[in-house]
Amino acid sequence: MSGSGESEYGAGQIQVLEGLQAVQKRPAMYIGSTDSRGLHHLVYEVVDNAIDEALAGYCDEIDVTIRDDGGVSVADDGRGIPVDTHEEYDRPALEVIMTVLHAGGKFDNKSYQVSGGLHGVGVSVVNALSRWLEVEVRRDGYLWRHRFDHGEPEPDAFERVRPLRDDEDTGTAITFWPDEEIFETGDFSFDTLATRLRELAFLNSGVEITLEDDRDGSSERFHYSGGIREFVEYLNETRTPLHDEVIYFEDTEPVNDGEIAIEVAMQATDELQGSVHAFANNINTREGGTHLTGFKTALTRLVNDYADEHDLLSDLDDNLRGEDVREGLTAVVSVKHPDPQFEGQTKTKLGNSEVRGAVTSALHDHLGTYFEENPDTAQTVVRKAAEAARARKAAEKAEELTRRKSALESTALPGKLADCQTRDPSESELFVVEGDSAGGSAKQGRNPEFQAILPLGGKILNVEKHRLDRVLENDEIRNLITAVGTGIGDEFDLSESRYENITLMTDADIDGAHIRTLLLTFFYRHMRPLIEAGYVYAAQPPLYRIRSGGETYDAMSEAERERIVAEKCDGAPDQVQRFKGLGEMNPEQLWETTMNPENRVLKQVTIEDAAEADKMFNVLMGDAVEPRKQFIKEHAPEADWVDI
Ligand code: 0RA
Repeated sequence: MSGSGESEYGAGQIQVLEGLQAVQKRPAMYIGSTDSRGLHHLVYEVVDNAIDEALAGYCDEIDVTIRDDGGVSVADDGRGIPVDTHEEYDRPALEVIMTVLHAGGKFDNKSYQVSGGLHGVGVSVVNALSRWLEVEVRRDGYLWRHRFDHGEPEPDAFERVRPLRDDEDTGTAITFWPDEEIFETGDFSFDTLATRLRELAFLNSGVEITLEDDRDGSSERFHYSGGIREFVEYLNETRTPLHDEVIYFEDTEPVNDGEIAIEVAMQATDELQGSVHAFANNINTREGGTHLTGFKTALTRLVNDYADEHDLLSDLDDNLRGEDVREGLTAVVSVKHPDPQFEGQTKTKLGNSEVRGAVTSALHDHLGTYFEENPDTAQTVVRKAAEAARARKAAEKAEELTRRKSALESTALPGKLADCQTRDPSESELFVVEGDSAGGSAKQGRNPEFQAILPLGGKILNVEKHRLDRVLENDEIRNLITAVGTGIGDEFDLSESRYENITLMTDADIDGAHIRTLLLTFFYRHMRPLIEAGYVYAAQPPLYRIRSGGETYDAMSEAERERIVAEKCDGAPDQVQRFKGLGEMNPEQLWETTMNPENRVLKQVTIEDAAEADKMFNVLMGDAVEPRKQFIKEHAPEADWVDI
């Protein structure tokens, strides 16, 4: 209806402009931030609207394209945004929806509206934050188009382009170019979008979502008819499931204004870490909420009831705890609620109290039946939980023993420790050295006046497979606790520290990195104040020793070696020695390069470093498939892993 635009603003239009200006003035209020996250939010917002169409039963395909001109387009085969004239505003509904905050939802009584949830600010916000936006709608027999400049409709731009062909489906295609004056970056990440779109495809089974990247021609298609069942299979791709079939059920429970849809999928694995993912209206509720507590409570009850009825816990005097039942369990809980209440710091905690009971009763109805009908699977789940409970009890005992032992033996230092002579902690240094042979060299090379050496036996602890409580049973770790003298956990006392410099000396290879990760994780979880006090360091042994014309140079990296060879040796050094590990250095070399306070380079470990190590530990133990694959790929054993 070209020509229907009026150049004068009515009262409605002024209201519209004020709304959009508010968004432009305070974008973070609407989309969280203006960094990369916020930028990607724009895409999610439009996609969420298309998903709403899918949930209402009108859309089964969504195509997202990252264009090579900075724009993104999202096309769906839903009903199309309404184009008839909106009474109140006397403007096309399409224009109202694109320019009035929260207008979208008022047009329709959808049973579940995802838009309107967490992201749910409405497509008008995307429009307000776009330098330019174009919409094409296929609806009511025609192709319609409209364009917007910084959120404002272009005068006379609303157009009925042409009749639809017989084979043409209804739908909406929105293409937008984010305002580069608002966003810190305009760089869309294929992987970031792919992760969220994959998740949406799992959560809304049947919807086919494609992602294309015109910048390099790559593309991916997400379509999972198995829904969250396939989500669990995907999460378990890098793990070993203990039973073949993913346990799955769905149900609805009535609430005031409609019904809550509940879906649960789960599968036990042989891992130590469990991973339960909870979603509410397609939003990853990282802070949990009533759906998650309902699930956990009911699951623990059901597994215990089943175990009792079938007499499967005869050797355990207690019930299984929730943590036992969830050990190694991969689960996805997805609820859709007509009026979800999001709470918490990041608004990712579901607050609706009636959901707890709804999920609990759905679990009782369906999982109970499932267990009766699939006794093999039920027994597998119980056995895994019982094993977890036994391990937990053993670990508790070991911890108690460690505590009592270290209290008793507070004066008896470990035999492996070569202590220093001074008793002044502020002057004392403890070198925790990987490998007995390097430990031997360090003992010979040190200054015994103020330097103590604690070798860690050559046996490599497998960081991926060890719980921290198992780590506590490890003799080497116990020696470390006794040598440091502070105790651990609740009984930790910084003033008891026998050294104010504790330096981790590990090889510059994958095993060394593993040991360092483990030690840092251990310090982070059990002796954190030691790191906070700045007592913990990582030695930085050189990788190369270069000799040229009677001079000796040490290089910490490949790049430094190249620079030294070029600058100091005219490109022709007499000798370049590569230190593969600490054990390859003789005592003098170890002293000179790594231990002598005059020459050495120590990196003080910060809480962030330790938290990073802890995270790494979690990545290795945890469930996120992509990061784990990525990590394993990046840090394959042959790789030179020298960073801290
Ligand atoms: C308002 C009302 C209706 C659908 C939509 C908006 C809608 C918005 C977007 C955004 C992207 N794709 C979309 N598809 C639809 C309901 C229309 C009706 O009742 O026919």
